[in-house]
Amino acid sequence: LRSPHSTVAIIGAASALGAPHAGPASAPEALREGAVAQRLNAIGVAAEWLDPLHPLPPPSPAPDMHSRIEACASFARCLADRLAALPAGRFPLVLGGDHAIATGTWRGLGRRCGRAPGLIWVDAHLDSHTERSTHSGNIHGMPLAALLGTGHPSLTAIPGPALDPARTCIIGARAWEPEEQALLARLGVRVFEMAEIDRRGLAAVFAEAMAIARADPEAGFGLSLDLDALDPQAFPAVTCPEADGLDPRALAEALMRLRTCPDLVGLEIVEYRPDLDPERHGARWIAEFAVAALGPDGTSLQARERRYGAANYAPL
Ligand code: 4U7
Ligand code: MN
Ligand code: MN
Ligand code: MN
Repeated sequence: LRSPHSTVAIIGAASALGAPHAGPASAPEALREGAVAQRLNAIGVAAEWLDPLHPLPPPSPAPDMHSRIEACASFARCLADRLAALPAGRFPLVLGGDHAIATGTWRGLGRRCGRAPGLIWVDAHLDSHTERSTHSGNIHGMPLAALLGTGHPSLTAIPGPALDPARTCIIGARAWEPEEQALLARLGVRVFEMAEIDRRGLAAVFAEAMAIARADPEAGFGLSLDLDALDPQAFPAVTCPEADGLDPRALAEALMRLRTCPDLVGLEIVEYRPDLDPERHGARWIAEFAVAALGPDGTSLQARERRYGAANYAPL
């Protein structure tokens, strides 16, 4: 759990084993050079990088899906063990990597806390395929199903409690295949589609999502941010961009609600591709999201302090 005195432990998970492109594997390195820890420190939050986790290099040509599942699962087990063993007084900020790493993050944090956390999954996609329903064969399309206990045994058996579907929800969805939507509907996972966010506003939807994730007062909750939830005009450097997404400023505003939650057990940010972002605008947004979520109550965001030209996010 988080206290104002915890140190943010930044854990780089440098794996792209679940994605169709190697780009996300270099995100931890790019973010370490960038301003994430410095921005947190500057705002009065102690933060330090732990040694990033690297998977074994994938053989080429690309291995078949079952070998990729095994490779993702063994990487996720290492990540889960690392998180389960994190000393008290440390708050985990996990920086991917592709979204398949989540299969390790949330099982490991469930072990650390003694029960499954509630989870807010911010994503353009549902990530709820199994090895049978996938159309693409990419493992980063499967982690939420696996965390909920459905999918390939190697992914569902990563040690730790399975998520409770009644305390799990998705924000920002706008691209999916029927099989994964059917699974989530059967399990009763609440999906806040982009259309609903456009109608009600992100602030209202985020408040409802927090209530779902915190429904068990004995359990903590976490947030997994797939950056493709954002509008690609504002944040193009992701593996699977989808048009018409979240405004990054609105997301930063919403994330500020996490600051006052002592039951927040972890934050994960995935799918950044620095190879598409030579000027590192994305890295500055990622630092901004970390500050929004983890900064001391009352401190403000760069995005608020600055003036913007119309629809141009480049200043960050
Ligand atoms: B991400 C997809 F088919 N559903 O399974 C798939 F559209 O973690 C996309 O959200 C998955 O970035 C996207 O490959 C995975 C596809
Ligand atoms: Mn996605
Ligand atoms: Mn199908
Ligand atoms: Mn995802």
